[in-house]
Amino acid sequence: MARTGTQMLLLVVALTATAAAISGASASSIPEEVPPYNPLEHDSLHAKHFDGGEHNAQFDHEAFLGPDESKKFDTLTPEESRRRLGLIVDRIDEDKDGLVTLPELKNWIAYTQRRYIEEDVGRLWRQHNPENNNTISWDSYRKTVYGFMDDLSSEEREQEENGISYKSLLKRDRNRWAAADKDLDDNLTREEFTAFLHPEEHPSMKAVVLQETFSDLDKDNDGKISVDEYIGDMYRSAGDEDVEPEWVANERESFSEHRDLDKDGYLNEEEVRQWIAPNDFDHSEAEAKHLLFEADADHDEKLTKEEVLDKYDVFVGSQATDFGEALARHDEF
Ligand SMILES: *[C@@H]1O[C@H](CO)[C@@H](O)[C@H](O)[C@H]1NC(C)=O
Ligand SMILES: *[C@@H]1O[C@H](CO)[C@@H](O)[C@H](O)[C@H]1NC(C)=O
Ligand SMILES: [Ca+2]
Repeated sequence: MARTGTQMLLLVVALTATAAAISGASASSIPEEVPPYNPLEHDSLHAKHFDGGEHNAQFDHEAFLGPDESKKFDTLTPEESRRRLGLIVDRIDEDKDGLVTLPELKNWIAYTQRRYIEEDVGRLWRQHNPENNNTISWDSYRKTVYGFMDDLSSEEREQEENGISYKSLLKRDRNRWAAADKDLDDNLTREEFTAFLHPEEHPSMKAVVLQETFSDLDKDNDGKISVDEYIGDMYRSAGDEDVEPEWVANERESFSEHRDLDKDGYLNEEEVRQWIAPNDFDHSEAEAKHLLFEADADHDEKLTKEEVLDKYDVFVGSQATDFGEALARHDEF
């Protein structure tokens, strides 16, 4: 399956959001045994979304419900999950004509996204700023999130897993902090902190997001993205397979035909920018179109409640899905 612009953007969004969430989580777990941040987990996000080239339904669930709600749905029975989805469909249907249109779906997705960002920022603001000052200073943020590094040797700080080390994470946060700090006092207001945590929503953060994505991809730090770095980001051969899956071959072709615009065999920053964030890209609209396409059984470009409920697994999760995943994972234990 070819990776679309939508999926790539979702990936970037998920990555940045998760990095922030992890930074947040680490504040309370300054550790000896438990590292506050496992660099491997960071990278496994890539793998998760594109595992074996399959589209991961969790990304759609999170876009439709928001990450918090989506986790709740994962614990419900299929019946309860469908019942609640029915109630949500009534809310999405703004003009109450019994049909969900593309604009209605798009508004809903944009709303869940805003709601999630507000909750997430609120949670991390309280955590990093318990005295509720007007701003958070870099020094205080660094201490709570990366203070544990003071006790590490420089080898430990620089030790890489999949090209990511604590040192590089600190550097990434520092750069992003500076980009979010509009008035250049090195302290972030709540608004600036929002841009720091969710840069995907802020035009002024585009350059720093591009830079982070580029250096994630550029494993050998030579300033350009080879086709293997491009593929390696989505797919790691298990080692014992001689034949690449077809979708990997398709991605190679798409690299040279659509991504490598100047045909020099590598992606430069501009080519990566074109790929991850085309100028006119609207995340909510792209996701709404995708969901509509998946559920619109009679192809009239509107969804009845029945059409949505028939495809409830596309929109929301349930215990049944989780159970299936648990079974699939069983091998590893
Ligand atoms: C809040 O203000 C106090 C007093 O100035 C300061 O010690 C503390 O570090 C500040 N907290 C943050 C998160 O910047
Ligand atoms: C930034 O925050 C620190 C710590 O709270 C404070 O001492 C300093 O005065 C602040 N700087 C500005 C320019 O507000
Ligand atoms: Ca500031």
